[in-house]
Parts: sequence; structure tokens; C-alpha cells
Amino acid sequence: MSTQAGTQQRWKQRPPGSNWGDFGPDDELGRLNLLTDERRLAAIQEVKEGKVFILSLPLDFPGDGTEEGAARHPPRLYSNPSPMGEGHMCNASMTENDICCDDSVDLTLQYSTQWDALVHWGRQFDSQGDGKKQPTYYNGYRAGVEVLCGDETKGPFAHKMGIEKMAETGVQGRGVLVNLVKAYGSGRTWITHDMLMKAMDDQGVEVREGDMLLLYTGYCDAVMAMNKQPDDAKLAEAGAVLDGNDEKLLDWIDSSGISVLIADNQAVEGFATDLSAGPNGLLPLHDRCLFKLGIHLGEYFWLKELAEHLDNVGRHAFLLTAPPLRLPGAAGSPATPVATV
Ligand code: UVW
Repeated sequence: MSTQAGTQQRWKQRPPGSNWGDFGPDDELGRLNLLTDERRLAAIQEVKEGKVFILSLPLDFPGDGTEEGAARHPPRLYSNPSPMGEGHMCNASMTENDICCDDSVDLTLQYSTQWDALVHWGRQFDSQGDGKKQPTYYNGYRAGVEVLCGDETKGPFAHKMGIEKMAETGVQGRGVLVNLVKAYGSGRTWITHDMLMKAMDDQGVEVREGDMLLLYTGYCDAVMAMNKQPDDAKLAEAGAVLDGNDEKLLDWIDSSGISVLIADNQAVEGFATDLSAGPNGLLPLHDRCLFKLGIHLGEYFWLKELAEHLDNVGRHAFLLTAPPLRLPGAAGSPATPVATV
């Protein structure tokens, strides 16, 4: 277990299997550090056709669900008050000739196509080695110290590892897509290490250090087909999910050197609907990726058109550009990722 100069104050011991401190004592980027200039240049070499694929759902999908009082909801637009003193800025007359629309939005940051920031998932952990567990995030950043919840006057704010840190890297590199629909169909299948390796072998997918790995499961195809009237029971049967309880799979995610992990489903991994937690928590893949390794997770990406095109032309790699909003202090963000093939 390594303790590096500078990390002593924040943590004295790091979780087994974590890489805390390896990218520097105050690192806030995790595996995004692997998206280097050289790797971006190599990723650009993957552009052969000049075609682009937009990997975002319309951000008002999946649509209001059947779940009562759901915390996440579709964006709500409203027109800003007119600076002219009266009315709102919807088709508003500015002068005798000019009209204008000008909106605000109430935006759930993790509703639709989204990135999880590294502060999205942490755990109670004894980082001081004194037998006391404290709520802790990647690289030992602490709830209540760096990650604040706000009060009546101001909202929550992550002073470290907010989503803006991700945006500032540009999030550009080599994307590689594994087509799990082709391998296992579009129903709910729990994908183990061996199943993922088989799909990759069969499809000739080669993962290099720093790659952004995308998994096409078909879940968002079902979401789109429901046309903003999601049927939660049917969605629970749709699309593959990674089996976060398969330690071999989590170990491979670590050793593969991927920079980020993306899927077109709800949480990349499957979760128990009764919210029962195992030894690695409720969401063991979130725990390994976000808390231990600093691997950002992308969810609800729209991958159908890209996956079908890659399959038709017999390819799996492309240039991916996928920054979130540069929104200081946030725990997640929508994105409009672009794959260039
Ligand atoms: C949870 O639902 C807790 O996380 P995510 O948005 O990453 O799926």
C-alpha cells in the first residue's frame, strides 16, 4: 500500500485495488490522465470516412416514468423575464422589427445521456487507518470537506472533482465499441468477464491503454421505442448489463487501462431491484470505477446508429469527443458526444 508525499494529510491508507495517488496526490481526473496528446493523435488516425454520429438521446428521453415522485425528471424550459420590463422572452418584441426567445432550464444532470463525475459515488472508508470510517471519494476527497451539500442559501458544490474538471480535458480519444446486442441479443443479460471477452474476441475488438470503451446493449433502443412513455417493467428486461459482482470483470476493467466506461443503459452495471448491497456496496462496478480507480462512467449514450454502422463496415474503433458541461461543482452532466468514424 503506497503513501506518497502530499497524500498524508488526506489519507493514510488507500482501498485495496485502488490507484489513489498514482496520478499525483491531488489528482482529480483519474484515468482521464491517460488521454494524452499522443493517444489523441493516434485516435485521429481512426477517422477513415469523416462521418459523425451523435451519441446523445434527446435530453427529454427516457420520459416521465411510472415511478411516483422520481427524483430525476425531464428538462423543464421556461422563458426568461423580458428585460423590457413586461412579459417573458418568448417571441418577445424587442423593437418594432425584432423578436426574441431566451430561455432558462431546470435540468436534472443525471436524467438522460450523462457522465457521472468522480463525486457521484463514494463510500464509508477508513482512510486514516484509525478504525473510523468517513464518507470518502476517489483519491481520498471527503464529504463535508471538499464535497459540500449546501444549505438554504446555496446548493451542493464539489470543490474537488466536480464535472467541470472532466470537461476541461476535452474528453477526446480513441473509442472502441463492443456490440453486445450482436453477441447476446437485446434482452436483459448479465455480462460476466468471460462473456465480454468472448464478444470482444468474436468481434475482433482490441482495447488499448487510454481507450474509451463503449458497450452497445440495446437498452436505449427500447427507451426510444417507448417514445417518452417508459414502461419500467419492460425496461427492466431490456439490454445487457455488466455483472458488477464478477470480480474478474472488475479486475479486467482495471488491467485493461481504459480511460472511461460507457454504455447505452441506465447504470452500465445491473443492480438488485430490492436495493440489497453486497460486500462491495450496492453498485460494485461504480465502487471500483468511480471510487477506487477514477474511471468516469457514461450512461444512456445513444449507440444504435454507430454500432450498426461499425458492424456494416467491419470496424470497432473511432475518434470520440465527449465533454460534459463545464459546470463547476456538479456531480454529473448531460453530454452531446460525437463519434467520428
Ligand atoms: C445511480 O443511479 C445511483 O447512479 P447512475 O446514475 O450512475 O446509474
